[in-house]
Amino acid sequence: MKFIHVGDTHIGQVYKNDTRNNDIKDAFIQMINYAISEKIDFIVHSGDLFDSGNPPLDSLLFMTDELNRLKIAGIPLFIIPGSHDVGIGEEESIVELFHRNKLLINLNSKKYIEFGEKVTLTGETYKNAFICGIKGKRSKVEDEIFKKLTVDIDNSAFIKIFAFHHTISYLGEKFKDLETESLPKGFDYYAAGHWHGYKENIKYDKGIIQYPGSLEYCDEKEIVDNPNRGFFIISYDEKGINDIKYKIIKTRAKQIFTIKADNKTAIDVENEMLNKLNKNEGDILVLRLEGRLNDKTSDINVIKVKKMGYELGYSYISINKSKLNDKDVDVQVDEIKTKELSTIEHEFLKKKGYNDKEIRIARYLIDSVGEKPDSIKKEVENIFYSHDNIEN
Ligand SMILES: [Mn+2]
Repeated sequence: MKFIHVGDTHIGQVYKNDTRNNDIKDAFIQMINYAISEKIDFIVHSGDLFDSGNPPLDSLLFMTDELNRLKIAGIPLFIIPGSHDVGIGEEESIVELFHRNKLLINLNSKKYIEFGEKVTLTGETYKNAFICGIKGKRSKVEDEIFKKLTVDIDNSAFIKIFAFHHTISYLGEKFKDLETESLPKGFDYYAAGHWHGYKENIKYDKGIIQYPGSLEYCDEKEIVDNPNRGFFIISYDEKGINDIKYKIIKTRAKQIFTIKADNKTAIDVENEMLNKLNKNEGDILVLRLEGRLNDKTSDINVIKVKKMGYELGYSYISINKSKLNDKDVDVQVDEIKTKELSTIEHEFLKKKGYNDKEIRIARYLIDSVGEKPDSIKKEVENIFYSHDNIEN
């Protein structure tokens, strides 16, 4: 018997660009095709099926069609909702809609989780595998779930699977939203999602924790750091797990360049970027600019480079200036300058224990006085759904 573990598929509008949003759908199709042609027994999805809790109609129709293909093939998909699957201010997630239409099994649907003094979790046993899980975090309160958790494990199952949607402390203290030790014990396979990087074989209790990463790139960092994207295929029998493979899906060709800008003019750097461009069939292009420019960084005509690039055929262009400095920036002078109000706000909120995303929302709200409610809502949503990234 074998199952697929996939996560962070983010069907929806990750990009402003339809070509790349269709790539994200294509990655999902590749995974479903594999499940059907290889006669996989079931799929475990570790959250963020969609990119937002209110996906556009074309995403809902796409998902309906793909899940129907699975259903006809007799392959169930077990899922826990991810942080992106829940809309702002909503209790239920978009995943529940598909559960009620019997196109997938939401492992956090009411029948599987009971809140009281303790949080009691049940799951399903399918093909001698026991599967349960806890959905992604919407607020700090939900961390408490793990502290109160009791799981009704089916000990007759050959293997026990626990799905969750958090970045564990094992991956680094800075971006964690769950202590590794908070995970319940007694499982063979911990199907992890939320963190978009790839990590396999993290030993925990008597089992292993695995992050397949996002199925397709959601931003530039993911393109550069983890060029391989895919999902796990886990084989098991009555003795337990006997084999794990990582199936790499087909993604677009990538061209990644770093351009050193030290002592160069904006025109020099612009020309160097233009020289890197070539005619292509929809490649992804990443240009990383580094060093201290002899001009202002804003003097570089990024729009011109992008316009030419798109004309040459690139499907997505990212020009990263985060490691590029203006010639006028003098670190020492900068340090003794009085702190800006925004810095003080940031430091204050940080001290209060808010995370970076919450601080961005709070700071945006402070600055948005007088703006139209609609545009405020849109921007808060954008920040809320932006992707969390941590270093590998
Ligand atoms: Mn995600």
